[in-house]
Amino acid sequence: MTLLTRRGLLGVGAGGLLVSGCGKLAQSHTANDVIAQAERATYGWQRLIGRHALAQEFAAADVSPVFKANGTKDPQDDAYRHHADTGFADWRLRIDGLVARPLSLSLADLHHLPARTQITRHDCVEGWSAIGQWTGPQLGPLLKAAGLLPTARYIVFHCADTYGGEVGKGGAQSSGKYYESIDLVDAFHPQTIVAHSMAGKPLTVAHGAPCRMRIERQLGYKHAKYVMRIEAVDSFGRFELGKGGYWEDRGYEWYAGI
Ligand SMILES: Nc1nc2c(c(=O)[nH]1)N[C@H]1C(S)=C(S)[C@@H](COP(=O)(O)O)O[C@H]1N2
Ligand SMILES: [Mo]
Repeated sequence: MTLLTRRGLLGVGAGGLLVSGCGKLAQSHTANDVIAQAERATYGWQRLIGRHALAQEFAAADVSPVFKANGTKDPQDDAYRHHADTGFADWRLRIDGLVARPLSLSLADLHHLPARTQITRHDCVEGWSAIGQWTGPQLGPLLKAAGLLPTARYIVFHCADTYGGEVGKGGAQSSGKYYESIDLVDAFHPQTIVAHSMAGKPLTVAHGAPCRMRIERQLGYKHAKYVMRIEAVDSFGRFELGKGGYWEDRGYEWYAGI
């Protein structure tokens, strides 16, 4: 499938298939759209204007010697165990939903795509931060290659793990499938990548193997690990408890801007 080669994906990006994705992105800059979004409770003018800016990037010398793993560190879900035990040989990342051409990427496909490497600071709500280096394809071009439809408004990340919560860390947290969602501003942000590598090596299970999101303008819980499926939707209300993410369903903000 030509989409999966480096040249192929770039070819698609340079050609006409760009239109739906770019149209969507361009739309998000129009005054009407900005006003409409600002009127929604979670966005303020300051935040929205600042949202296109890049998160700070650091030098190799700044990388933290230890980057804590948090939340799920070793998913026990059957499907994930199968993939981890077989080296992710028959694992596929699906990119589907409101797209014209759903994609199904093997781990090798993912590793062969044009990638971005970035050294950024991860901020967890639990009060720790760490600087790490991440590599992977940008989400935007993947969505363009899949032919994102104009009806798409959000991107949902379906993860492999069921998170049981850690009751000792802040009250009863019911167990549930981990998932996350972002809007198209963040989906097409240049630093939003599907990371397959950390510090130049394939992701470890603790950090989200075989791939995890980096959503650099937002807090740690938005950075979904163990991503199995990326779904374009018009609303995230039908997933789990309806607030757009595992932690959002338990009271955290959906827009977790830093
Ligand atoms: N699938 C999944 N993604 C997840 C979590 C999780 O439990 N499951 N925890 C989140 C939280 S709260 C943080 S701080 C980061 C931790 O990423 P790390 O383990 O690479 O430090 O992953 C986020 N993504
Ligand atoms: Mo976190």
